[in-house]
Amino acid sequence: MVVDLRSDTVTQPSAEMIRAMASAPLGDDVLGDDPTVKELESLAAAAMGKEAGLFVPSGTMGNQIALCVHCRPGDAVLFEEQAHMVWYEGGAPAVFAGVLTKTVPGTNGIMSLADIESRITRRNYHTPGTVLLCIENTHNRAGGAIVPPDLMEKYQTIATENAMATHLDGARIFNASVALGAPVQKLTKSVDTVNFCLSKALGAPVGSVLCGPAAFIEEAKYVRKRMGGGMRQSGILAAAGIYALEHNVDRLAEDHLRAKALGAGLAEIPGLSIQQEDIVTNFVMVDTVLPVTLWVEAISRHGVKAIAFGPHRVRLVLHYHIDDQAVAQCIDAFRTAASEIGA
Ligand code: TLP
Repeated sequence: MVVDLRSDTVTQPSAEMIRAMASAPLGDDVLGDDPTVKELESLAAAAMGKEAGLFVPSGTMGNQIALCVHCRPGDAVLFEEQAHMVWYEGGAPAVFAGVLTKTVPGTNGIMSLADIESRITRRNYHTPGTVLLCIENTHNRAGGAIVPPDLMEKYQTIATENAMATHLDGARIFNASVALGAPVQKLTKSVDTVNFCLSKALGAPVGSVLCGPAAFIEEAKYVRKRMGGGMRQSGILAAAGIYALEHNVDRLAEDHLRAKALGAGLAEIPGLSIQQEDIVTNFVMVDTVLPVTLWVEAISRHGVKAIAFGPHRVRLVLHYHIDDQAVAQCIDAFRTAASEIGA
């Protein structure tokens, strides 16, 4: 059996999800008449506690539309330095919104209030103004770390005091909510806009929803069309999203438990080091003494796929295709790899 831990984006739609997709009523969403897309957008907005939602093809597009609507070209935006929007969106903030990216150092994805404050600028004859603060929760490069709700509130206070808006890259916000045992709105209430992904641990094949105030989403719809993200009978995809929201949220807790079990098992293997206390959602970050490429190649020979996240770091992501047996196979693959590569 192949155990694919490269990402939670690899999940295949379940038979029940496919049935929901096949029976969804459809229309032309660009003309505004796909009932299933509308249903998903209202469901998502209600879940996030926002006025409106917009179904978009990807997390990247949702984030980038948000930048375009919040900012004007030349404005400055604050991001935590390891943010996905900075690292993995193809330089899009510079290309589409045309904004200046200002990064804030972070520890486990957490920015200090002082570091944020020290980077805030008001626009004047020389200096671009910081108009937006972006937050990522859970934080990808920080190993699925959670930004706690009380800190999210403090971020919002600083932003408001400085006439800045806040955007949450909440690709995996449901992982944070389930891990905290708190309603997702506890995390989303302190941001103006949030983008969350259906196509990651929630198990839908495609799509994200950008949520925020109604006027913001109206403008976002225009930008989505401009970017080529207006889809037609997209209710077939939205139906998978509705199914995911209704059935796949609570089960994320299983992924979190298995991530801890995987981390504990791997911690026993020579040549690997794991901060087990940092495993709080569905990611396990493994640091390797030997170059990570040796490990990734060796485990792949034993049917385990993973992505290197640095020269000595591999990321393992749990999702609903990873059961206890897959966790055991992964630990065995690493153990065998250790002896093969002389770790
Ligand atoms: N992340 C992917 C890769 O791009 C790294 C992954 O496998 O984790 N925000 C966050 C926090 C993300 O992790 C991702 C995807 C996105 C946005 C972008 O979503 P998509 O891939 O739908 O554009």
